[in-house]
Amino acid sequence: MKDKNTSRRDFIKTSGKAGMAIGLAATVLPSLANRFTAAAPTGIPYTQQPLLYGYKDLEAAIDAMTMEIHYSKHAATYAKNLADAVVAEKIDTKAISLEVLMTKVSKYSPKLRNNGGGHYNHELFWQSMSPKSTAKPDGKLSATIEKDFGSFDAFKTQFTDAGKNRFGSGWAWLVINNDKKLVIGSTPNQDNPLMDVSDLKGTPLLGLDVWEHAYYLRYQNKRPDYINAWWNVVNWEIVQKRFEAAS
Ligand code: MN3
Repeated sequence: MKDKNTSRRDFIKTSGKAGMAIGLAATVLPSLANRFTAAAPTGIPYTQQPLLYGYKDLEAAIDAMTMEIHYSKHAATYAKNLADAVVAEKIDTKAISLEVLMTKVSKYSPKLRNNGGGHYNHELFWQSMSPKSTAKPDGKLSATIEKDFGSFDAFKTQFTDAGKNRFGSGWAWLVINNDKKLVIGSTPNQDNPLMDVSDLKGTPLLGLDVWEHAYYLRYQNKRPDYINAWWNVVNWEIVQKRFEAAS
């Protein structure tokens, strides 16, 4: 049986080879089929994907030059270094999804850990933003946030604090853990909550880059201002889809 975290790209490849694959997945593996509807790509491919908006489209929170440097230099370098590490460490990317690789990252080199995390985290981050942000989630995610954190405002405050208080470089996260509970936390450097080396564990639903390269041009040392503005561009639609796929 295929791993449930098999990437959408692998799924498309499989279904191309065997026309029955989609029908089979829908009947035999309903949860898997659910994960790979066109609108809900929850698997992150190993290569950098095109942005779904222009560099200047997130001006409500992030300036165009920061977006351009961040995507085309920083994130592109993580993707390239990951590709190199995958070859050097003989990882069969058709056999193991990036998500599953993260869960065994302690078995590999620091280069794989830093760049695998760096690539995964940024791909998730780009998807998590949109020029057409809604102010809040709705549906089951909204109800679960209210249940687990008390209110949407309390959730935002806790998440903002996780980003503000992460010392040095790292990420703030909303994850769903093994007990299907929503949890907020942060990770250092390019670690993420999928990694076996991470204290915070769970499936990432929302991740915020709090490295200085993500905000320094506009916000300089004022990381809290960056985080407060960032709420204006969160793509709640994809966060809801990740939540539905993982809950
Ligand atoms: Mn970054």
